[in-house]
Amino acid sequence: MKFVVIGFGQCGGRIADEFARLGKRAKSQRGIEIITGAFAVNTDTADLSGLSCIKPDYQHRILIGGRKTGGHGVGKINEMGAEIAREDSDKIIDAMRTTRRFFESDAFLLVASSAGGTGSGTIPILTQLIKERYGDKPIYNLIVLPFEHEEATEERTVYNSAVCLKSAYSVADAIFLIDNQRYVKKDSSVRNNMSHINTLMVEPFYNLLCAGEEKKRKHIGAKTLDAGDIIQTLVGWTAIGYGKSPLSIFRLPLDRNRNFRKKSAETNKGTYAMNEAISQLSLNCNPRDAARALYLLAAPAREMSMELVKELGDCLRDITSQDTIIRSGDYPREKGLLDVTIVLSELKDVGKVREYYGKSTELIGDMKKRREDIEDKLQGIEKAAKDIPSLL
Ligand SMILES: Nc1nc2c(ncn2[C@@H]2O[C@H](COP(=O)(O)OP(=O)(O)OP(=O)(O)O)[C@@H](O)[C@H]2O)c(=O)[nH]1
Ligand SMILES: [Mg+2]
Repeated sequence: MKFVVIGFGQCGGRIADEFARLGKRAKSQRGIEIITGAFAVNTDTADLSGLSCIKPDYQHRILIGGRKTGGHGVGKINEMGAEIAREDSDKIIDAMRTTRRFFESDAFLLVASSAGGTGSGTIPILTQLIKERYGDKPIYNLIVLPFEHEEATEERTVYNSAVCLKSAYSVADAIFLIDNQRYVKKDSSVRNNMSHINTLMVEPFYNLLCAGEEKKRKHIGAKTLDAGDIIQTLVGWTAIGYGKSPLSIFRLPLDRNRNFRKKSAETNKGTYAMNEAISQLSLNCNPRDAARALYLLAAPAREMSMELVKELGDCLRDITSQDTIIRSGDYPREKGLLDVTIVLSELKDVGKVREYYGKSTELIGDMKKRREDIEDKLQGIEKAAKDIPSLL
């Protein structure tokens, strides 16, 4: 499957940059194309300069709202981000359309954080505009949710997230929710290492996008997971996970006749990777809420059997609901590694999103009250100055 990736704001731009890197890797390691174009859009010149894989010309690193912000961002005011996006949308769409491979893409992936101003304000606007123009291709969003410490200290973080998620959900075909907090884990030093987090966030897309693009027979699975399967799976709120198990740690004593041991070891490797993929999901969610799901098993051809693929299907069936539609595929590619990619989609409930909506509704009341207090006080000062002459 081939994506055009457009990142908005600092976080979106950096993740789009990571997708550009993934595209280069697919080309050099596997000789296939998965990213037909990668763009970064920002109101901040410095953020655009800091990228490394996206082409450095103005048509790939697109500065918007330069006149309004002086190239310094919108300082978390998402309404301003949205306004600038409306004014400068042609610049973005023209740049995208003129790239060589644009028409070969299967889908758009728009990326941003929900908490900032530029990314969270622009992503719903551009999703809507691109949908109006290219309605025949699916438009997906990848939205990064803030760290807990940001939610606790800055109320705009929660408010922007709620507004961004509500707006994006009404226009995007599916939204990958990726929660920054899930990547901090026990190792809090990761918090300071955004580029490491970004690599982890993008990694699950590698095999997922590559599997259906393989041309060589030896890399085509018994059951290929192609763009059609992915498009049919992606609807609404979506989480993605990836787990791997190095084959060497499961090496058995060399006794080829004892097949039952070989088989159980093979299943162990599969379930190990599957469990990891589930525990590493990009979002804390209940798999039973997913109306659609997919899993992709990638391993060296000799390590894979249809039985193993089926076993993993049973595993996923156990944790999802009886009516979840599950699609699957095998991908004979990896060396020395067995890995599993999982997508849970059309999630009927997402606690985190509900929480943002609830907290923001309260905040809106508080913010209105505070605004009124300020207005009252200002009026008081003005009244006191009523009889003072002015020099203007
Ligand atoms: N995973 C990840 N999160 C990031 C990155 N950069 C920023 N964030 C998160 O994104 C949120 C802030 O949004 P930004 O993308 O910096 O904001 P912006 O869209 O550039 O908007 P303004 O700076 O307000 O104009 C916070 O929750 C950060 O933790 C990144 O490179 N990776
Ligand atoms: Mg910024």
